[in-house]
Amino acid sequence: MRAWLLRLPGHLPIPARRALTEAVTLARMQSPSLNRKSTILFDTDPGIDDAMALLFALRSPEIEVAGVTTVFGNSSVEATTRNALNLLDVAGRPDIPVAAGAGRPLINPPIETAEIVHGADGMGNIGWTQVNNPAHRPLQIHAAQFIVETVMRRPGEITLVAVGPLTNLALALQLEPRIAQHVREVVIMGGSVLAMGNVSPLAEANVHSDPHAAARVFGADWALTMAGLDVTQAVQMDAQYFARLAASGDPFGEFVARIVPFYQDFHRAWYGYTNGAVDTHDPSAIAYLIDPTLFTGHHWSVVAPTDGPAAGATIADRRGKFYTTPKTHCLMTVDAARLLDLYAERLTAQGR
Ligand SMILES: [Ca+2]
Repeated sequence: MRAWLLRLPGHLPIPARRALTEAVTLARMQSPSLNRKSTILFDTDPGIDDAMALLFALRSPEIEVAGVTTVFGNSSVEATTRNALNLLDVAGRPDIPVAAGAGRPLINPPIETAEIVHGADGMGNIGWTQVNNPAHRPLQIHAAQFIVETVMRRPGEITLVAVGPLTNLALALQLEPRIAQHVREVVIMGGSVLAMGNVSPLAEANVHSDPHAAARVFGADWALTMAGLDVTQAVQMDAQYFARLAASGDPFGEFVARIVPFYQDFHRAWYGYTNGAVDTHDPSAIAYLIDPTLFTGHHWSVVAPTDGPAAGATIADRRGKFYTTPKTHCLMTVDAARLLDLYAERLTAQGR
């Protein structure tokens, strides 16, 4: 009996990432205020909630945005890159470099982008058809190369925050596998442990948009935290909340209130939400970096199937007995009231 038990995967030597991820999580949970600032590369497909997340990060002293990398997803990569450039102009931060990345999944055919959720311009139909400041251009290197160069130049310092399909991260791992040892941590918005999927019965949109990329990201030996549907759908901003942002006189709060009506309409039509409520997807990844005590989570091995009815799902080994792949810190509960207070505080801080 004993010998049999010892052969169970749960009794195998602890994989390196388990120790790494758990140490990073423990340090964050025990002393979030002592954490040095997170320097992030923000990998994104803006996207209304991407914009909400980026403005949140730019307004938070706990976070330095060292660069923005773009990917297909909510719109084409051309549109998400344009939107990233325009968002940084809106935020008064054209100094932050932008690198355009993948325009399609690693292996699957190009996906149908999500204009139904985010509008024809990806920004709630506010009419963004071109880069507002023509002098503001993306870097001349691919996002994956930019990720590799930034991480390798600053070992142990960079946190990758990915809130779109995971293609750029997978390409970066392919270009330079050592980034796994040299990033500080990786935080993604994507996946789900117990919550229902939002683009299939099981799958969340970002993971589903490139499941092969997700499989590589979950399989890499790095400190990975997943803010998935379990927490992002547990926090909702509603009409009253957005009215408060709109009335704040803060340009960031006002901008969010301007782009969100299309997103509210989608949530009403698709999920039957009332009161103009929307889920808090991408901002949750930023909230975790600002204050990890908003969340509780568990360290589980996660597998992302790439085909069949479960394609794009994230299967967490909650018994800890079946998979021996590196563990992911899966966020499972969230203090919604505190997160909403934090977001509103940051987005209205410079009101008139
Ligand atoms: Ca996104």
